[in-house]
Amino acid sequence: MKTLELDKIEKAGRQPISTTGSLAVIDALLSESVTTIFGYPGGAIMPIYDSLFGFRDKLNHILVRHEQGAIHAAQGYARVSGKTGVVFATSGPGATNLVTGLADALIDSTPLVCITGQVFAHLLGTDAFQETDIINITTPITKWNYQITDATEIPEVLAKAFYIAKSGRPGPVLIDITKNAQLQLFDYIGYRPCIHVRSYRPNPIVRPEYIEQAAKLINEAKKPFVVFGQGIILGNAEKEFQSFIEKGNLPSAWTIMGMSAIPTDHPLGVGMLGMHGNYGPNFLTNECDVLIAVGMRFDDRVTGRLDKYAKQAKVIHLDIDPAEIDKNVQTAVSVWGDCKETLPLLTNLIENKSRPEWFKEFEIKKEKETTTVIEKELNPTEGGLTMGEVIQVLNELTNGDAVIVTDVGQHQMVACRYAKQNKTRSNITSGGLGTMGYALPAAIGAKLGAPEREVIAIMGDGGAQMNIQELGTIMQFQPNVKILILNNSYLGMVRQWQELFHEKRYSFTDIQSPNFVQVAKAYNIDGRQISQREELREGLKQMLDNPSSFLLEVAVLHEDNVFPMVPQGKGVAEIVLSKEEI
Ligand SMILES: Cc1ncc(C[n+]2csc(CCOP(=O)(O)OP(=O)(O)O)c2C)c(N)n1
Repeated sequence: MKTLELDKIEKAGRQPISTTGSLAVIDALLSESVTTIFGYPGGAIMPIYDSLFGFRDKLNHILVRHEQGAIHAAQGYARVSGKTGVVFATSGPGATNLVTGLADALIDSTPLVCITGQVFAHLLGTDAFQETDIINITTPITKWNYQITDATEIPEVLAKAFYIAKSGRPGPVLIDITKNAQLQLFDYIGYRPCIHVRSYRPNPIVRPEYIEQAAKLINEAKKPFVVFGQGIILGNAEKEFQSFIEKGNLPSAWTIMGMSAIPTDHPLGVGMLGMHGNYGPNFLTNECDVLIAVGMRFDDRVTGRLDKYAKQAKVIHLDIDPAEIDKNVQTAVSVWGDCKETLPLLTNLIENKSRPEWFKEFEIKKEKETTTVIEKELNPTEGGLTMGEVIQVLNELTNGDAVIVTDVGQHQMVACRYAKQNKTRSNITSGGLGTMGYALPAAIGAKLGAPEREVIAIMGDGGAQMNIQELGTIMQFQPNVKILILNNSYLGMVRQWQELFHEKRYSFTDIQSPNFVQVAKAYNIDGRQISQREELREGLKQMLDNPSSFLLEVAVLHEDNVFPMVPQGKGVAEIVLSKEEI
C-alpha cells in the first residue's frame, strides 16, 4: 500500500523527510495493510494515539474495556481472517494485561503484533510511574519481542515484527516503544517490508526423499490413520489436505484446533481427538499401523499418557515447526515443511485403496458412542436441558454456516463435539492455554475479521463473567455478535472432575451469576433467558434473527458430565463412555 509518508517522500524526490516515531508507526501499519486495531490508550502510548487521530478513516480502532479484551479480540480477528491482529496498549498495567493473551496466542500459533508504550528511555530502570519490564515478562510467551528507544529503529523493527508474526509457524510479537522514541523527529525514508531475517528459516526446503518414504509407508499400510491440526488452516492448505485424504481414502480425525479444516460431515472425517473427543478416533489411534500427523503438535490432551500412545504405529509427522518433530512422539518419517507444499507432493505418490474392514472399525465405535452417549445428550425427552441439545438445535438453525467462538469448560467440549461446521476458520477457541474469558472478546474480533459471517460466542456462566466488560465494546462499536450462555450454575468442568476424581467434594465450584439479561440490557443489548425444552428452538431463533447483538441465557442441567473422557494419566485406548467405567 502506498502510504501518506511515502507520498511525501516521493514528492521530496525520494529524499528523507522529517517525521515522528509515532507517525512512522502509523505508516508501518498502513504499509502492512492493517485496517483494524484493538487497543486502550494511556500516558506512555499517547503520542501514537495522537498520530492515530489523523488516520481514523483508514485505521479502525476498537476501544475495548480491558487490554485482555483487546488481545483476545485481535486473536479472534486473526483466526477468522488469516491476517495479523494488531493491539495497542500503554505501559505498566496496560502491557501486563496482555500477558494471558500473549501466552494464548503463542501456544495456539496466532499471528499478532502488539505495540506497547513505555516510559521515557532516560527513566528506564528507575521504577518510573507505570514502568514495567514487559520485555522480560513476555520473553517466554512471545515469538519475538523488542524494545525500541530510538525512533530510527521503528520502520525496520516493525517490518521484522510483521514478518516474524505471520511467517512459518505464526505467533505473537510484542514491540515496546519508549515515549521519547514516539515523539522523536527523525529522517524517514519510507517503509520496506521485511522478507528475510538471518538464522530464521520459516520456509524450509522440502526434501523429496522424506516425501517418498512417507508415501511408501502409507501405500503399504493396512490401517492408516490421519490426525490433523490447525497447521492445515494456518497454511491455507484445506484443499490440498482434502485431496490428500480423498486420494488415499484415509480416515481422518481433527484436534480441537484443526476443527473445520474439512467440513465436519466430510465422509472421511471420523471425529475429534482429545480428552473429550470421539470414542473411535481416540481408541483406534492405538490400532492403526501408520499414523499420519499433519500440522498438529501431539498435545497431552490429545495423546493422553505418552508411553501408551500409538506404540504399535509407524508415525509420519508433517509440520512447519522443526521443534515439534520428535518432541513428544518419535517419528518414523518426518516431513519438515509447509503443508501447502508437502501435501500435494505426497498426494502425487499415494495410491487409492479401499479399506472396508478398517472403516468398519470406526463405524462400530461410532455406533457404541452414539447409543451410550450421543443419543442421550442430543435427544433427551425429559429432565433439564442438556448442552448438547442446544448445540443440536443451533446446528439446525445455522445449517453449520456460523463461526462458533467458545470459551473454556464443559460447554466448549460439548460445542466442539457436536457443532456442525461447513467452512474453514469456523471454530475459534482457546485450545492450548484454555483461557476462560476468551470467547466474548474473541467473538468481537471474529465479527470484525469476517463481517459477512454469523458469529456466535458460546460461554459458561463462569467464563461469561471473566471479560463481561466487553459488552461495553459491543454497545459502542455494534459488531453483530450473538452471545449464548449455557448456565449450569457451576464451574462445570472443574465440578465434573471433583465429582469423578475428588469424591464429589465441590470445593468452590458453585458460582452465583448476575442476571445476565439485565446486564446485557444495561449495555443496550437485547436478551432473553430460557429454561424449558419447548422454548429452545424459538429462543435460539429469536437470537439469530435479531438484527443486532443478542444475549440468550439457557439454563441447562446443573450436574451433567461430558463423556467420553480419557481420564488424566490414562492412555487413549482407556477412554471411558460413562462415570461407571472410571
Ligand atoms: C482463566 C482461567 N481460570 C481457571 C480455569 C480453570 N477452569 C477450566 S474450566 C473451568 C470451569 C468453567 O466454568 P464455566 O465457565 O461455567 O463453564 P462450564 O464448564 O460450566 O461449561 C475452570 C474454572 C481456566 N481454564 N481459565
